[in-house]
Amino acid sequence: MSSIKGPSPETQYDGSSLRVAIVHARWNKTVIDALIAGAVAKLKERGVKDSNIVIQSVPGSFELPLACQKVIAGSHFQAGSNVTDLLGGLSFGTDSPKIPSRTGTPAPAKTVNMPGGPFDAVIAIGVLIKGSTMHFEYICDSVSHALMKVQLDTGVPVIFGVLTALTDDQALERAGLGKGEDKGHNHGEDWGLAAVEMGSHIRRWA
Ligand code: DLZ
Repeated sequence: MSSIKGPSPETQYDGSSLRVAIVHARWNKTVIDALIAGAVAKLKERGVKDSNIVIQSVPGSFELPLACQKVIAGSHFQAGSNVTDLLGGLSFGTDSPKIPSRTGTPAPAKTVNMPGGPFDAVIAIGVLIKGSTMHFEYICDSVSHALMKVQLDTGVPVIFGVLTALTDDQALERAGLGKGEDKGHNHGEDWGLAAVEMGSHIRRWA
C-alpha cells in the first residue's frame, strides 16, 4: 500500500529571485551530503540561481541555530565562489553508503563564501542518530526549539532539515540511500521546495 505521508502537491513557486542559505552539520556525512544534494536539486529546479545559494558548514547539529542566526545577519559573507564549487567536492549516491563513526572527528570544514544576506530562507540540515546515552534527546530538543526561535526572532523562514533517527538505517532511508529495494525518499528535496515556498510567502507578507 502506498503511504499517505508527505506534503500535498504544492503550487510551483518561482525561486528565480530568491536567495537561500543552507547551513549544515558535518556529523554523519554520507547522509548529510545526500540531503544537501536533494535540497540543492529542488532549489535549482524551482529556478534558484547557483549564485544565490550559500552553503555553510558547522561541526554538529548543536551548532546549527547560532550559525543560522549569524548567516541571516549576513555580514561575514563575502563575494566568492558559488555552490557548484562545493558540490564538485562532494560524492553522492554510493551503492553501499557507510556512515562514518559517530564518535570520531567530524569531516573537515567546507565553507563557501557568497555575497551577503538578507536571505529569503535558510535550510538547517543535520543528522542526529541515537546513541546509548541521553545526548540525542537533549540535542534534538534544544536544536529544534532553537531553530524555531531563530525563525520567529528574525522573521526569516528556517526550514527544519534535521533528521532525528533511531538507527543508521532510518537516517539512510530518509536521504534516499536505504539498503532495500526501495531506497527511501530524500527529505532534502522537500526542504528545498519548502524553502522556495516559504521564501515566496515571506516576500508577499512583508
Ligand atoms: C557529539 C555529537 C554526537 C554524539 N552525535 C551527533 C550526531 O549524531 N549528529 C550531530 O549532528 N552531531 C552530533 N554530535 C556533535 C554535537 O552536535 C556538537 O557538535 C558537539 O556537542 C559540540 O558542541
